[in-house]
Amino acid sequence: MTEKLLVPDIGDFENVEVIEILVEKGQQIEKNDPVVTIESDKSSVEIPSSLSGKVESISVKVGDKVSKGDFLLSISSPNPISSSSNDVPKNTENLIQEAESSLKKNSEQKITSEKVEKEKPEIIQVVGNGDIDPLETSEWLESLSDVIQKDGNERAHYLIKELINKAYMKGANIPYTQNTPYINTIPVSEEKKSNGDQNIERRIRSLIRWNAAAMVVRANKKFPELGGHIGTFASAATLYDVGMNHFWRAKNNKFGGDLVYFQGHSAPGMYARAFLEGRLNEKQLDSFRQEVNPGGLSSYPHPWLMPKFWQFPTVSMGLGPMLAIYQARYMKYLINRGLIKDEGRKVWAFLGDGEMDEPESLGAIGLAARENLDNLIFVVNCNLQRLDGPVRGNGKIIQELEGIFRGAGWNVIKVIWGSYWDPLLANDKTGHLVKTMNETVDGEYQAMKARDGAYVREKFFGKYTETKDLVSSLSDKDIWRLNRGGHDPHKVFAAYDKASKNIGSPTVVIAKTIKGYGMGKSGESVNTTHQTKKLDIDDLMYYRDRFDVPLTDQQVKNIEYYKPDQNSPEIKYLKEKRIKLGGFIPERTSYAKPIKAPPKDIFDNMKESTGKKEMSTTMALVRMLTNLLRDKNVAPRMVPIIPDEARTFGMEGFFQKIGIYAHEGQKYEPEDSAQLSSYKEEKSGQVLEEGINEAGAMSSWIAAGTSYTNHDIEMIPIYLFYSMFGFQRIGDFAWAGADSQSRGFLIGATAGRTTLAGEGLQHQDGHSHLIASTIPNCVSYDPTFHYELAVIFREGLRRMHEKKENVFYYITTMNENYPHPAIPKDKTCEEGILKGMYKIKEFSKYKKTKIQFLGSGTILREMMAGAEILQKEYQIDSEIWSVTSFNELRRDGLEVERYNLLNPDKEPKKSYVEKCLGKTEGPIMAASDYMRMNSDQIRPYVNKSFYSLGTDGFGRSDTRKNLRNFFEVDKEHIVTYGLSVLAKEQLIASKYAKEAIKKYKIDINKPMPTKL
Ligand SMILES: Cc1ncc(C[n+]2csc(CCOP(=O)(O)OP(=O)(O)O)c2C)c(N)n1
Ligand SMILES: [Mg+2]
Repeated sequence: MTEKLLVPDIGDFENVEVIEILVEKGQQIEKNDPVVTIESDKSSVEIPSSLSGKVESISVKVGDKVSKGDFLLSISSPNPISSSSNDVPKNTENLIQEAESSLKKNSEQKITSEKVEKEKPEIIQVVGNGDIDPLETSEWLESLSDVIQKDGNERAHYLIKELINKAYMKGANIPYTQNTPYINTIPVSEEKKSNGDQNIERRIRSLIRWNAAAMVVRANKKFPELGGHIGTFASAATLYDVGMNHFWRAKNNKFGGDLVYFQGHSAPGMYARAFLEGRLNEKQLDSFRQEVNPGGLSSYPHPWLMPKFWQFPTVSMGLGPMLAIYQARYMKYLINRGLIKDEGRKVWAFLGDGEMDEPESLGAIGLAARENLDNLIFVVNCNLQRLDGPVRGNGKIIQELEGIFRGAGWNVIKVIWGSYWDPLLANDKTGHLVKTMNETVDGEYQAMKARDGAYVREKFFGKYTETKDLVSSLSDKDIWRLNRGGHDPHKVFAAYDKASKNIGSPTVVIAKTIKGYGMGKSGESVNTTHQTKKLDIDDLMYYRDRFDVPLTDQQVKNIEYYKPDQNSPEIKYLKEKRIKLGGFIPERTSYAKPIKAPPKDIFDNMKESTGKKEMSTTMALVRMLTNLLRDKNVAPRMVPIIPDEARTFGMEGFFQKIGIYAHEGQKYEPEDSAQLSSYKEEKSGQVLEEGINEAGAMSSWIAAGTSYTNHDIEMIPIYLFYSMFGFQRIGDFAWAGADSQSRGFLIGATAGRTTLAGEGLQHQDGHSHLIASTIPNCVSYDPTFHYELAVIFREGLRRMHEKKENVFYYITTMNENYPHPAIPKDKTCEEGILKGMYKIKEFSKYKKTKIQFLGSGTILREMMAGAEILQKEYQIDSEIWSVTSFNELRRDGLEVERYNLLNPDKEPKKSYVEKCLGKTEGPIMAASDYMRMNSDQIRPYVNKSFYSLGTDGFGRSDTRKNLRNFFEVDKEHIVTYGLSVLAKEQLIASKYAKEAIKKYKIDINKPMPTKL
């Protein structure tokens, strides 16, 4: 039976052009195979077949305009698929049924509650803050205890919830409590015990503590300017050690490995452990913070400088937490797309309590809960201090964080008190100890640990008679020994165990510690701890004694490292533990296979002229990506990332074609389900639609761009954003991406100060290329024509994903529509595009006066138009160069210049700019849609007069024409300034420029645009 395939609902568009026919007559096709590509002035989209069968005839050809319902193909199909548009999808049917039954329930409830209302006797409200009926209270509490005893915590929780609901429905105003008491979340009875040898673990931990501190002190003794931190790791040593000995599984050939984000300035502790593990030697420890010569150790986790060690850059506060959340999310994305196995891997992130004040630290915790990231564990080291002083002197950071995380839907585990407190808490029959704990603020807690046991007795336990009595049999020394949860390996183990087993939500372990733990008077719990990097001999002796480090006084005076023999029980234990957990952490490796760059012919259609058809480079890019989705190697590896701008960039066709990633699939029928570009969310969706969240989108880009090392699978992230909301918005993340050697594409769309006409000041980017140029491994381009884009993109794929070069690409695309010519025949053109410039046009009719024009982006077109006017009206010849990257040209120039200066006796090399322009005639004029600084970058490499035009100043909304006039980069200004330059060079008379000024109504008294 022959069936007709018609154009489906394509939304608001009509008369849309067919740009590709993807099937042939006689071809067997399957349902959903794309048959034609259509393109409006904003986007291109493939039409899939709704039938399977043989193509009998094709009724459209390239260039035809089609609308909804037009006939495309006829297909002979043995089993025509009945149109199911009238059938209600199963999911929808269920939803309707659910909704109907809940409506019914509600109305029933309403009837009964109305009845009750009528019979309601008047209630005399009993008010009072205290307990007005202790007998009644104790009956309720006893009932609750019985329930806990008989049916357990869960049942008790359920009943309380029901009671609260009931009270709420009866009008009781129950204040929202986001906090639990200031005690540990896990009761002693539920603590899972570690099977580790606690004595040996303490000895190992003490050695790590010592060596970490010794490394910092030695470096600063040698060079006091080097700096470093002792206090942070001192507070976190137990938190790390328990993880290293018992929880964090390394990557090996059987398992993908857990991913651990270490707190940046706790790095000395990681080096000290690696030293005991035999991964680093003394010489390397002695090169802490001396990275210029090979082998030095980075101040902080920097994968760029220690590419086999560090995995994640974290030291810029706030980046770690956000990157970790998106890493965990990305891990689930890879699993749900079937690209990696679900092995129960975890992402752990270690954070400072001061760091939690960064907006980025908390900014994505909602996403983590929403996406049920139970593969994510935050550990917040609450040592109550940051750099200058207490994090919350007048409050309690632990309680504050608990509230925030609980509110967001996280599983919160507080580890506040160590085991020595357990008997006291068990004996706190009156509740006064917990009351005191709740009432004491962090400023007091900090001060107490900077004093002694007597002070704690007086200030803390002395508050109430009940608490005073509780510790009456304890000595001041005993009181001093009452430890904090984060320093107690038992408590930490129990917390990590529970966190690792939690299902359905992310976990945060909030651990209370002491900053500078063990540093004594020199740095324990004092406001200056953070910056303590020198310890005098007395402090070192104290530190040695405090942790029983087996060093003689003389060895302490020499600040020697301590490493037990290879066969010592400590080293054997430490190594055994790591072997059991699969290897060492941190370690950076990659076993990812390269992706073969697609054949040139995928890009061929972009090398032909578009004729009269106009399109923007953004649209050309989207067309190209659509083509790439047909390449079997590249397609599955592409990770399109968009912060709620798909429709701006004409990418909505991707929704149906490859789906939007949603871990829950799609629980609703989308409003536009009948349309071709319907909003399709699915579990295996490929597009990361991040919502309005550039920092999150960039974090996803970094996760995907480092997939080759963290998941051993090479992926191609392509993040498209409004270029103004790119580097300047997420600049710090861009550096983190560079540091972690992310590979992928950043696309600054709607770029340029004047190409984005109506949007105004805060949208118009005239400097992103300059910011891009500051990142050494960022390769950036500002192409004008579609073939340039194709050449650049293909080379990017080859360099990054086939040859595994650790660079990333920043490409700007515009939203200005214009026709695109075919690639010039000149064989060196492609090389020029990649190097940064090539000659695109020449006017040489008169052979009298000549000028060189260098342009990039859309301003190149203004130059071409200006040059034509100069030729026609002023008989001036010119050569026009398309500059695809001033940044790349400058890099080449710098390198060549340096070579020549270092080799004064050798024949000088020529920069690429010089090679292009050295022998040309006439002065040079360069322009772009960016600040003049952009083109000025190549001034030093040009031995001719050089003038630049650009868009310096605040953007503003107006028409493109008016904007270009305002910033003086339109063809009229190019002609006028061109004539003026030639006059200044005494190649023509000045009257021509004066005439042009008059002709084009240029106001010579108008102030510089930077002043307006
Ligand atoms: C974005 C950023 N701002 C400032 C700093 C400088 N800095 C480094 S550590 C630190 C204090 C950190 O306190 P906290 O997070 O509580 O960590 P702790 O050392 O107490 O564990 C500051 C301000 C930084 N590294 N990053
Ligand atoms: Mg802190």
